[in-house]
Amino acid sequence: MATSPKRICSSPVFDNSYEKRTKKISIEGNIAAGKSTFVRILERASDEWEVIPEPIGKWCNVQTTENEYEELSTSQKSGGNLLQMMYDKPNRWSYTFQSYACLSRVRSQLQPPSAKLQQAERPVQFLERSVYSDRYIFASTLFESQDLNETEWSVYQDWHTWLLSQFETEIELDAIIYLRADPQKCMQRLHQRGREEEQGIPLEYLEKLHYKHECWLYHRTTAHPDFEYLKDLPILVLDVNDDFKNDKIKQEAVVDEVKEFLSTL
Ligand code: UDP
Ligand code: DCM
Ligand code: MG
Repeated sequence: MATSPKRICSSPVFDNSYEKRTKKISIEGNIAAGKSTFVRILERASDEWEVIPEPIGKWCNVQTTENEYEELSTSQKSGGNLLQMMYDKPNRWSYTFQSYACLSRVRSQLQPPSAKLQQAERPVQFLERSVYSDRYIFASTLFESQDLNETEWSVYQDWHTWLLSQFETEIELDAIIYLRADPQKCMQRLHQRGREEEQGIPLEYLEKLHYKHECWLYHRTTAHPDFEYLKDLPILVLDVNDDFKNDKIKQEAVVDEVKEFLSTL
């Protein structure tokens, strides 16, 4: 983000010293790779670690009581399952969905930190996905499949770059953890999870998303001209094909690996 303007006035809810000390780590991976499962394990592993989940409840209009970020806005209360609408009719609803997904993500990632985290010596926030996967994985794939047209893609990129320039210091990442899983494994987990809106997703779509993740986070060949800093960002790649949800030993090993990674940042 070399040329982006800095925010002129900072929100009073943010304590600057806290902001500087807190590491922000995005957990990236394909649909149903195991991100939510993984961040729940991390959240339990340290008092200095906090999780900001993906605001999927808002996208599906499902009011959950899991946390305060899931509260519905007035327009959401009036109905509309955007996730369902996008999967049912992608070329009509992809732009609307992607706009709302990114907007709601920025809003949830700007929530003030918990008191617990403010007191931590080495506070870490784990974010379930980022504004970068919104754009470079999902919106980009939908543009390539012509579910976003040229104009929609241009408009999306324009406001995305501008929006991030406004909140640069608050949402910039320190590192990424990539949960790497084969598309077939993600498909199996997607069916196992049984989120109704996703049951018609073809394997081919997961393969396209997998390829994008691989180029960005494994081979590191994706260019991000508007966000230069991404090219040097530390990335920890974790193979999650084997079940970790029900394996305490594996969970302990992976938490140690994350601690080791954090100590290098
Ligand atoms: N899951 C599993 N074993 C694992 C990881 C995940 O059985 O080691 C299951 C999990 O319980 C859920 C599905 O796979 O039913 C998708 O996981 P999650 O929602 O965490 O994936 P996300 O979409 O957040 O990456
Ligand atoms: N999703 C999307 N575009 C985004 C972010 C997420 O289409 N920018 C979709 C993919 C999944 C759902 O939202 O169907 C949530 O992702 P996951 O299951 O990986 O948590
Ligand atoms: Mg999830």
